[in-house]
Amino acid sequence: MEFTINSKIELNNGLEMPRFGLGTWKLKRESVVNPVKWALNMGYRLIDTATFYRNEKYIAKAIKESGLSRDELFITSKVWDTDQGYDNTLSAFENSLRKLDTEYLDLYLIHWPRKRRNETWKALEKLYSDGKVKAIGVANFAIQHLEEIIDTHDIIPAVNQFELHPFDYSDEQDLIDYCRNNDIKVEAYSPLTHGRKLNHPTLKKIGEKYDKSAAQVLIRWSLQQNFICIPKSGSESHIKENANVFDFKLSSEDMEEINTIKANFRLLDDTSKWN
Ligand code: 1BO
Repeated sequence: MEFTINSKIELNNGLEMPRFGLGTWKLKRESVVNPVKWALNMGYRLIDTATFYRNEKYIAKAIKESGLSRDELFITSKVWDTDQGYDNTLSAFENSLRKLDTEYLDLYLIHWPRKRRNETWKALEKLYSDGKVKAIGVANFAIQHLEEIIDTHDIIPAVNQFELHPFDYSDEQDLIDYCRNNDIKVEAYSPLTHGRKLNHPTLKKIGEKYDKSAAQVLIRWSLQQNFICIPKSGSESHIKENANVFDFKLSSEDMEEINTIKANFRLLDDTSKWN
């Protein structure tokens, strides 16, 4: 499949979501403004944030200064752990709307599968049926958490966003299959491993074949896996480099070689053991 920076994926409710966007975790406060403006200027349209990232208000500022209209953008935010529960989630959502200076979100996610996730999901269903958010989903959910939502609620999450790169791909295979079988789109965060694996010899060797960096190989691998991919960067040159992945295609042999990197590496918690 040929991708462009404008390529979209259809979610399980028919909504079209960009396949590629800017992650903003760790870009706190003012430090997010220029990166979002650079990204929007380069054609990024998906901006991923969360209450926990403490940058929603500054993302609103960047969007305003970009001159783009709201309907050209796809904005995701997430409800944080301490805001979970039905009423708390409804008010956390309103706070996110206010900070982001918008009347709706495109996608709202439960950030982690904490104890109150079922009440929280009910609140997301309410926000969705009230038309305040165009799609709802989850982040960092393992199979047992997704099964619970599917078995006990009306709406199936449209997206599960979790840490995903070749270095945890083999460990996440069952979760990826479960999501695919239930029409839950997989969204990959930290696709560049926070830079920790950019010297891996397989990535460097494959990158040389296409005259691309290891980071570009990782993003292209993620897109060709049909994941929604949201590399984070605060650097203008890296934001540009990360978007320069639409003029080459990894061969099936190269995809397979990357698929079979086994590393048991992850940056964040493995929730598969969480109740
Ligand atoms: C703790 C934040 C993980 C990425 O959303």
